[in-house]
Amino acid sequence: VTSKIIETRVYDGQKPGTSGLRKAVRIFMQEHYTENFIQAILQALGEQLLGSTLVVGGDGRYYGKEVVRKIIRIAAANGVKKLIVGQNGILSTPAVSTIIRKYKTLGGIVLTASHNPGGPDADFGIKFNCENGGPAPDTVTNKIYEITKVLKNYKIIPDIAIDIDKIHSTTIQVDENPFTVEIIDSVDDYLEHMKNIFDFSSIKTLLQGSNDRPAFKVLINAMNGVTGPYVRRIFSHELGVSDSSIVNVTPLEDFGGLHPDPNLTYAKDLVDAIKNGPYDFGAAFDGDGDRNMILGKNAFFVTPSDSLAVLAANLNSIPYFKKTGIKGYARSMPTGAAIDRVAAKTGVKLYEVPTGWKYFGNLMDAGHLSLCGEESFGTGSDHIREKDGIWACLAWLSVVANLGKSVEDILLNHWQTYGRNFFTRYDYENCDSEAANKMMHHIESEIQKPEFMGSKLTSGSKTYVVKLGDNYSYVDLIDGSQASKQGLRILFQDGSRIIYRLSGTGSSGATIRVYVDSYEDDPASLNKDAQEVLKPLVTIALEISKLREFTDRDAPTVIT
Ligand code: VG1
Ligand code: CO
Repeated sequence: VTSKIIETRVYDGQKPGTSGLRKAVRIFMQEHYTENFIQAILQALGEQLLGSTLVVGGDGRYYGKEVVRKIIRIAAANGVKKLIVGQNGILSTPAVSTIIRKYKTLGGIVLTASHNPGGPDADFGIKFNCENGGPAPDTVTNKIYEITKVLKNYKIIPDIAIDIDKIHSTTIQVDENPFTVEIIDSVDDYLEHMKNIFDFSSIKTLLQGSNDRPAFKVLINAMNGVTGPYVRRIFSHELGVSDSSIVNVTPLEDFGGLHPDPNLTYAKDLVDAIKNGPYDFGAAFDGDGDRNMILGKNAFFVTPSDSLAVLAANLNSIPYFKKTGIKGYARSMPTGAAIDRVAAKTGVKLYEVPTGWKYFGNLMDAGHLSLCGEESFGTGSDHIREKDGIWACLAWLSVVANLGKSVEDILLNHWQTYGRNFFTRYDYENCDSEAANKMMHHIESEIQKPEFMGSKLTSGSKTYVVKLGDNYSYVDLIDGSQASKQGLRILFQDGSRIIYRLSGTGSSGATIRVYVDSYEDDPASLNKDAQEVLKPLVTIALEISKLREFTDRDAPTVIT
């Protein structure tokens, strides 16, 4: 067969955000829209594209299979030699990262809008991951965007029809060159990787119980997202948990109407089930499987920032890190600084990067990082170059198996040792974009006034002294690339912080995120409710920003 050149028109706004291009499905469905973006990704790869292999898969959301077929046709016409495609178009984000690295491909295309709802009236997304298995850095996404702004045509072979539901390999001749599509099992490579990282038999003993310990009862909720097949294979087939302990494990195109974001608001089902049931542990994952939420008995909530710190302090529970050693830790800037305490106490280097997993990649590739995480329910390590929900759950179970304590006791002991960083994030979703921008400008001008530094901010009986206010910028240690305007920060003298950011993953309007982090080491405070402890700082954050005045919002949509 031979390729065709299709004339197209430029679509504005194909600029990838924090994690790829995310828009409403109906926007992707416009004539040539998706084709343009795929062509731009391929073109951005330059000459390396010829004869290359790429991985393709996604979270199973509506429109995904259609786009897999488009990618097959466009890749064939652009000189790609081979595509490795997940069966039914299904691959979790961590699985894509695993497969890129294992087969040393040039990269992968992930079809996901992560935790955004799916279905004909909801969101779709396309993300490119590079040959290290990680999300494309800004240099690459900017290149893609520049191409979308001038694209005149794309190449396609319209009549290739390959059954992506069946595991098999097909090779066709394209302009005399072989082009292969290999449809693979979605889970095999990822499962093999997890088995090499963790001690499955000790986790199995924990979950099944032994002579000296009753079974540790878990409830795993895949939220009708991509992790369903992975949860089935790993928790049910390999670790032997009963079918009633794994729920929502069939990937659905609309996630069954769920908002597949594992937090206390959108995973309320899991929270209630754990509260009312016999469970010692609960976990949920987002649509594409890179986020996780961890709960203990009675739905004891482990904040992602604490989760990261606890894992850091206990990496010796996991065989992988016994082999690799602990190279360093990292967190995104707004993430609570609990892990900083672990790093300081254990003499391990700690890095801070802007929001988004792509900023961890270079440090990991250079061998500086073992563990990293974000407050947005993302935890992961250098086993791949994405955050990894199931990995985080297995990591937690390894720690529990090793320490022989409940989740709550593990946290209490941790706080006793390191002190506690109270953390909360307020999200104001779907605000008017102009109002949100105005508010950010207002905050920026306030915190950059010379007299702001050293000023005292008071709420109730609490007074905080400002150490610094700025717009966070970052220079990558490895390649010197810069990222600026990554969030407005107010740092206080006692180490407390207030941070304001606009989300870069939404598909419409603006989402304002307000992050508040405060450290306490008074033993009497360790058990307190985070919302109560942080109330004065939250009040200050809302006052400085004039958030109510600018947005007309009385309360956040989501608190985590
Ligand atoms: C959000 C989170 C960020 C995360 C990103 C992608 O970005 O805050 O920490 O890396 O989502 O997560 P933003 O720009 O909306 O704040 V996911 O699960 O899409 O891969
Ligand atoms: Co995700």
